[in-house]
Formats: sequence, structure tokens, C-alpha cells
Amino acid sequence: MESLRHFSLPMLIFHNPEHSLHAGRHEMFRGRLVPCHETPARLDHVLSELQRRPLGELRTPGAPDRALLERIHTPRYLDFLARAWQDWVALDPAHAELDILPSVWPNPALRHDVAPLNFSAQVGLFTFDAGSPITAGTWSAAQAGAACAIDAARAVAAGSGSPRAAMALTRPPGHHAGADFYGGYCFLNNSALAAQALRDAGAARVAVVDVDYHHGNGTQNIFYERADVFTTSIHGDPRTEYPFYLGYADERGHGAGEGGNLNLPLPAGTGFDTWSAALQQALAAVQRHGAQALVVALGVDTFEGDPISRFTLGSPDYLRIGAALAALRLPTVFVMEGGYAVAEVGVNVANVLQGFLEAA
Ligand code: SP5
Ligand code: ZN
Repeated sequence: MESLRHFSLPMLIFHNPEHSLHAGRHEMFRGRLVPCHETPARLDHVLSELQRRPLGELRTPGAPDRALLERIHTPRYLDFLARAWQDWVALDPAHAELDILPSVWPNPALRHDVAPLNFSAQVGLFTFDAGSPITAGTWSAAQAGAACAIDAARAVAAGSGSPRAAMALTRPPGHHAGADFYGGYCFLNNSALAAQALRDAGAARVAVVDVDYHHGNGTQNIFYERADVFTTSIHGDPRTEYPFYLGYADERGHGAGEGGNLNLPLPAGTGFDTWSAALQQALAAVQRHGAQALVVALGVDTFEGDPISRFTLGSPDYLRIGAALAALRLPTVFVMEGGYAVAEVGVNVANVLQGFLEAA
């Protein structure tokens, strides 16, 4: 780490001390409940890699800012998340040993404007898949994670003397969560919260670059009609890859947000050369947008060994991704998203941060 010594302002890394309170048991897959891919061990591997290779100063977050949460998510959705577990256990004390998973959804031919009293019907109203269990500690973990994202954003926006980069090292992830729905292992959209916090701290234009394997449908949806936050995502082609129903190249924003979204879907099997050409396209678009601050939705499920994804990036490639992001020379907030090759998640995340610092 000789090369990092000359950085007087270290990266600040806000880690979620409550992340392990969210530990789902099962996700639905092809007619079976299979063990969750999104596990507490993922983050433990990043923390232990950062102990071996200190790239920043570890901090814990303050209290979550409810007013900021309500700028991204609806009060009705936040209230549902806050009371879901107690309502579930009130139905039957035996539920305390079971995760909440949906079994019924309102498709477009059914009504979304009514909130049925039935608990399962409410669950279905607020999610879009059966892979994202709510557990006893989900709301606590998600709130502390949101606080990490907000505090990381405020740290880089604090003006002269603030570090160029900060990270929200948290789980559950966030980029699939929309204004009033959860899914894809995500409950609160940490990357969107970071972007909003940067806006509120004075950055007139902010960009979110989503490098997770999966399209950032929640983030796209939240900012789709806004001109002030540009969103771009590089991801597996949704014709074959989750989340399937969004993430196509013709989605370019709407109304005031027209032109404010860029999707770069790539076929399963894509390697680093093609992937990094797409990253250059995304970064050029960020520059054209005139962003004054950057949020990186940092999933490392683009890794060749990822069990649920199909790109073939290798661990050294993540150093080059960090360097490419640093070349924008913007205040930057990294927000942890996916990555399920559990043992390698730590090395791959730390490589992005190291590549960024060495190039900064
Ligand atoms: C944040 C993030 O990366 N979310 C990804 C959500 C993907 N959910 C669907 C995954 C389906 C894969 N199931 C494979 C299980 C068999 N081993
Ligand atoms: Zn992902």
C-alpha cells in the first residue's frame, strides 16, 4: 500500500453495523425455496479485506434521516416496511420462525390504488418478486444502510477539506427498490438516497453509474422524469437476465427527464473489453450531462465466478474500473450493491477502491 500513503484525505467508509440483522432464509427459484444468495457473509468478507488492505477510514452511520427517506420513497411504503414484521407475527406467533414472502400480486389488469386489509395482499402490493424475504431485522438493517449512504454523500459534499470519495458499505442492497416497492434483495434505494443527499447538499446535477450485473430498475424509475439526476446502467440484457421487465436501450427518460437515462444492456457471456467500452460510453454521457457529483452503484456480480450472473470479469479488472471512475475527477460516493461469489466479493470491492485511489 506504499502508493496510497500520499493521500492526506482518506476515503471514508461508512459500514452498516446492523447489516446481519437482515438474514433471509430462502428465495423462490423454479418451484423450490433455495438458500438466499444475499447473505451477511458477503459484507464480512469486504470488511476483512479492508482490514488486510486499509483503503479508508471505517465509520458507523448516524440516525437515518426520515425526511430524506420520504424524498425517495412514499410514506405508505415506508410505513409498510416499518410494521410488516409485527403484523406478520401477529397473524400467528409461529410466523416468527418464517420469512415473509409474497404469494399474490396485482398485475396491470388489477387495482393498485386500493390497499387490501389482508396481509399477503399488502405484501404483493409492495414487491415484484418472490426472492426478497423480509425478516425480523430487515427494517433495522435497511434503515442503518440508508444512513450509511446518506452520511457517505454528506461527507464528500462537505466542501473544502472533504475527501474526494466515500463508500456506503452496506447490505441489503438497494438499486432494485423503487419509490414504493421492494425486490431483487433490495428495500431502500441507497444509491438514490445518496444522489438525493448530494443534490440537497448543493450539487446541481448528479449522476448515478450502475455497474451491478443487473439493471438498476429502481433507481431508473425514481429519477425517470427528473432532469437533475442522470442515471446510467450497464447490465445483462433483460431479455434473458433479471429484472427482465426493464433495462432496455430505448428507455431514455420522460418529460423533464427525457435523455436523462442511458441503458447499456450486454449479452450474457460479455467479457471485460466489451464491458469497459460500455463503461467509457456511460462516463462520456455523465460528462455531457455536466454532473458535479457521482454515485457508483457498485455491484461486483459481473465477476466470472458469480453464481447467478453471466459476465466474465476477473479480479484485476476491478482495479481498472476504479481508475476509470476516478478519471471523471468528481466527488464520488460508492454504494455497495450485488455480488454473490461470496469469498471473492471482498477482493473485488477493495480492488475498485484501490484502483480509484491510485488514479485519483
Ligand atoms: C442487488 C442484486 O444483485 N439483486 C439481484 C437479484 C436477482 N434475483 C434473481 C436471481 C435468480 C437466480 N436464482 C438462482 C438460484 C439457483 N441457484
Ligand atoms: Zn446484481
